[in-house]
Amino acid sequence: MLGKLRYLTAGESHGQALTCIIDGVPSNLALSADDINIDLARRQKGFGRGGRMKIETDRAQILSGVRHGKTLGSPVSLLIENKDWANWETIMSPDTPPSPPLAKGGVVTRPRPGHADLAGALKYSHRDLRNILERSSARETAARVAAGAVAKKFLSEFDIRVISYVTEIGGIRQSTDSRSQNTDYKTLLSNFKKAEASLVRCLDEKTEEKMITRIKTALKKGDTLGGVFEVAVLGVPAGLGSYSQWDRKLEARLSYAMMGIQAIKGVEIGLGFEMAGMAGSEVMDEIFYRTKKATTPLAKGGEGGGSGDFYRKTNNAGGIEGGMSNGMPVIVRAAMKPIPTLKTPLSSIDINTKKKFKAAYERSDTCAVPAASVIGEAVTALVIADSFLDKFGGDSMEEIKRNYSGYLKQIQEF
Ligand code: EPS
Repeated sequence: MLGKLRYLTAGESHGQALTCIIDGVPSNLALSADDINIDLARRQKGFGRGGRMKIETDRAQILSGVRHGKTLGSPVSLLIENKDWANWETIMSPDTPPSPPLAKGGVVTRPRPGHADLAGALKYSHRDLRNILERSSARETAARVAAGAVAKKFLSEFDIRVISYVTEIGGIRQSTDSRSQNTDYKTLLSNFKKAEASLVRCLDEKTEEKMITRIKTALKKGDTLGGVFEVAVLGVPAGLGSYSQWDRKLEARLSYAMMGIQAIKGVEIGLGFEMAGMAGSEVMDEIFYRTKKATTPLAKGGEGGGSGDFYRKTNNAGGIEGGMSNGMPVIVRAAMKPIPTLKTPLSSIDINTKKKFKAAYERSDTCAVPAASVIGEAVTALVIADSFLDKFGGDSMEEIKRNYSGYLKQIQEF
């Protein structure tokens, strides 16, 4: 929350709506609800989602900060209605509880292992676990995706794109991900196009088939699955983030944001954990220099595009060295644990009776890794946009564009 671009979300999963305030969006950025709705729809997709997604069609309303299609420089606030609210109005009412007490979905006393239920109840002193699960639910991510779409729109004005794809579901791995590829701009963009056409956001039909079969088997067994997705940022100039202080390091900020997504348990940058077992000579991305000067715009990422005429042939570092972007695509990978709401009962203790029970099933998803990949794009875009604003500052798009083109010239002439 320390940056120039700050955002907060509010809303319960079965409450009236989700809301979001984004502060620090510069003025004169063209922005419409359609820019946001595209990503809201992408988040709702993916094989393995439960019944809720058939109820919701997420759409954002812009409540403030935009006038006649352009941002004002004032806080942008967004609202996404929960269609399911119609079924939960009494249960989730902000007014005094009904009498007689609630029947359906009444008081929840059985914490699900792996969910926020028990720790949340102890922390906030609630004896109805619904008071915990409503906010800890991943439904909240719709609001973050909306905020991320605003950040993406801002970045697109500087030719920066944030993309993602799924590399693993329930142990089924994509044969190629950035660990085994030279991740240049073109390859990454083509990966993204394939992912957009896939039901599980993976890169080829064979893997897709295997992943879908794996999800179907888990569904039959009443089980759930996690996985891994990769987010890539294309067109990032060298110099976002800083080595000068721990909390300004770009990989630290990206990991923080990524770990803030529900169910994410691991984050890697570039080769990540694989680097630990390799020799230094294999890991470092050697530096080359183009003597024939680049004539195309520099902020295109890929082969040295974001670092003037200096370039790399590999990107093991995931586009970040010393806490700063180095001009190569930024690559962040995140691991999502399986969803904790299972049909297969697991042991737990009722918080009132203190007796053992097998956790009861609540409607949920079997696998939400494809959705998490879109959420990963959003939180990444927010960090990159904030780091970009930190470096190129300014209150209006005009001012920031002037600052940015001055910096690109500086890099080109370096
Ligand atoms: C979730 C449980 C399910 C998911 C939900 C996250 O919701 P419900 O309890 O209404 O069936 O569908 O995800 C969303 C609603 C969403 O928009 O992504 C949970 O417990 O985290």
